[in-house]
Amino acid sequence: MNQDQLKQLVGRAAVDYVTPGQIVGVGTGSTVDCFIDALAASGVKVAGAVSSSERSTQRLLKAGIPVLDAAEVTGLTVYIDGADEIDGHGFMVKGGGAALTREKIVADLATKFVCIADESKLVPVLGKFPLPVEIIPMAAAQLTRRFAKLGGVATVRAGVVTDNGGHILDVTGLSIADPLAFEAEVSQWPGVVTVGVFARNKAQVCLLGGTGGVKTLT
Ligand code: ABF
Repeated sequence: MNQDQLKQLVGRAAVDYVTPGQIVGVGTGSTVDCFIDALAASGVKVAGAVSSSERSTQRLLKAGIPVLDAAEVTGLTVYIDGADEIDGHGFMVKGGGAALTREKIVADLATKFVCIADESKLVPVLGKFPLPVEIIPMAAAQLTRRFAKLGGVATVRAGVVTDNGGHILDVTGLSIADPLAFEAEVSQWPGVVTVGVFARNKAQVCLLGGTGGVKTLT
């Protein structure tokens, strides 16, 4: 199976975590697109979805799934989202799709975070994928210097303004041995809106698509 087929496999598997009649939290990316399509085709009727990006909102509406604002719910039972990297503890690097801020907001509402990914995303240590960080544009230079002190090389992602009007730094050269401590530290740097390490709120379940089918890591 190729990567697209694996994404479809885990997108379908994620539908089993959706309770009919409830509101589901929906992430962003091509794997989540597969989940949205599978949910629409499954016949499982949800009351609606809270979306983490304009991209997912458009796809949900096209599939006939009502989209609610985060402010309209007091909690969600499940949040389904992809990742750029995930390690054996459920810690993730996310933000390749530039939606990390709203992803963290919607994930915060959910009781259970279900990560869907193909096996290429499973890594022993986070950091090989360039770490996305949403920033306030004026802070780009000083944040670049801060990352340099950690051995990281930060580059402003060309031509990208997030749904929130922010810019994205992509940071290469990092090896994130302690994701919890790293996320706590970088999140407090002035100018950082969201760092793309999801550790404090990690995935409780990971559906990993591979040649042997879907592996469920908890
Ligand atoms: C999203 O999933 C992003 O945080 C992450 O970058 C993306 C992975 O994209 P894809 O499923 O297209 O590989 O939640």
